[in-house]
Amino acid sequence: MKNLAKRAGLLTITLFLCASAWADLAQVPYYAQHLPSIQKESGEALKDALYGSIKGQTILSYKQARRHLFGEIYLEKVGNSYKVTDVYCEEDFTSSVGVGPGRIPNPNELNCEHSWPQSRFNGRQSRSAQKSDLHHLFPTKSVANSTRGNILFGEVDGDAVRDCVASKRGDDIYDNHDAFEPPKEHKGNVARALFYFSVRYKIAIPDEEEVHLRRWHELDPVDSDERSRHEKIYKIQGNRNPFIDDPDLADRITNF
Ligand SMILES: [Ca+2]
Repeated sequence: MKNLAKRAGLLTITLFLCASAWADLAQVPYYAQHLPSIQKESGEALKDALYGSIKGQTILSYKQARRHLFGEIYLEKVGNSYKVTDVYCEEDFTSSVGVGPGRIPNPNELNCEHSWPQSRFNGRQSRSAQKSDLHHLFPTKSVANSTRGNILFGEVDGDAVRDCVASKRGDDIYDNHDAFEPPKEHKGNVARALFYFSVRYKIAIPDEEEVHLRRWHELDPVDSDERSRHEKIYKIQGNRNPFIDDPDLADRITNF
């Protein structure tokens, strides 16, 4: 009986923790002003409502953004030293390439990936806002960053990137265009980053990329690392990614 009561208590706590970890936007005060329209709308009108809630970020300089990215958000302390793990090759970079608090490492080794490539930015929106928006920036091994270039993301029938076993480049499995496939752990993160970018800067995700991103969003759900990175970005630039706060929102948008 005692055990049963204890188990029931644990179950209640677990359910409560799950519920709070997956709180919808109503539980996040940040969205309060736009909540009625976010809850009511879907499709294009929902995108507009979300845009209204996320458009007002503090615009950083690109240098500030990189200092935060490498020297804070992704920086991990290991004993007396520091490391940053890149998201494409899953390799660790240390002080030997300039990793440390507030530091920008050697860009020939580790550099800043614009998940939404700069060559495809929206020309009618602030270029510096798009370039330094931390929600779509990630640390990547430079050789993999160059290999990805500005091609679309997708599942590929192709080879591992040179000097990088975790990512692949090759023919998209559905329609043969050249595409880049990051490691499993990054797939959901990049999907949510691009959903955010599409809504924030009013720019369409190509259909042949969106089909993969929607699958990746399901296959690699939000975890504690992504949530913790998201909170750090919110503190720095003052806006949030609604698709991390409420992953179900993507289902209410038919076309990014
Ligand atoms: Ca992930």
